[in-house]
Amino acid sequence: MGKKRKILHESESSTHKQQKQQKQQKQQKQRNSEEKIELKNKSWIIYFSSLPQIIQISSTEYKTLWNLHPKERGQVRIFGKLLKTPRWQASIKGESKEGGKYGKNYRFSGEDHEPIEIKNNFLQTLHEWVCQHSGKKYNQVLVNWYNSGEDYIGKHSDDEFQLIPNSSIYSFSFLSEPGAKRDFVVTSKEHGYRKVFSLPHNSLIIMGGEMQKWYKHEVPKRSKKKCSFSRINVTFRIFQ
Ligand SMILES: O=C(O)CCC(=O)C(=O)O
Repeated sequence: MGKKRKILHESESSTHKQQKQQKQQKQQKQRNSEEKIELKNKSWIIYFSSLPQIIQISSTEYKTLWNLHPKERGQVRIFGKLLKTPRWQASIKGESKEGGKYGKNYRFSGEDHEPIEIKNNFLQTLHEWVCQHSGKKYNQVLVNWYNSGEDYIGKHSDDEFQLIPNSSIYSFSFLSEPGAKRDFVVTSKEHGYRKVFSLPHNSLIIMGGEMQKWYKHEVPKRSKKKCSFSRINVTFRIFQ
């Protein structure tokens, strides 16, 4: 090998090494923001305190997604009474390259929630990422819009008959105020476990295993003074 070619070859391989190192550092950084919490009864949570760059929402994307909330609050039937949900909520119909179609009907609290067709690039990117990350086709997308701390979701588990048993639920949090946090509380149905996850902007909770059978989750009501910011939650599920 000529001297010049050898030097070129060496500098190419050191660039390659540097790139590999940078990639590993990036992956390590990502892993550091990801924590698996093993729970009793074959249940677990994976908590991402920050998201990979590709699925972090920009302020423009946040505003666009925020403006897509339905005009009216939804309704749920509780003990035979129809009550307004303390947030806006919609099942979304769409399609992404990697994950295919999503938009299954969602039936909960005695009401059918027909999906609405929304073409939103950010939701499509999020759907692609979830399908790639899980290696599964997620076919149900639900968005919850919380105007402030006064909007909330009560203690419940997602044990809907439509859900493929033990399939993981991906639940993303996006906030209008990047430094803020909103609580997500997990409680066991049987053994007194309670954990509060403080969810920042651009974070993710994956609920897996038998979690929906043994645990409940909620985003409790907070005063508007303490939580004046808005929040968008996007959840992905696999339905039969
Ligand atoms: O807003 C959240 O983080 C939770 C949403 C949720 O529990 C649900 O949609 O079932």
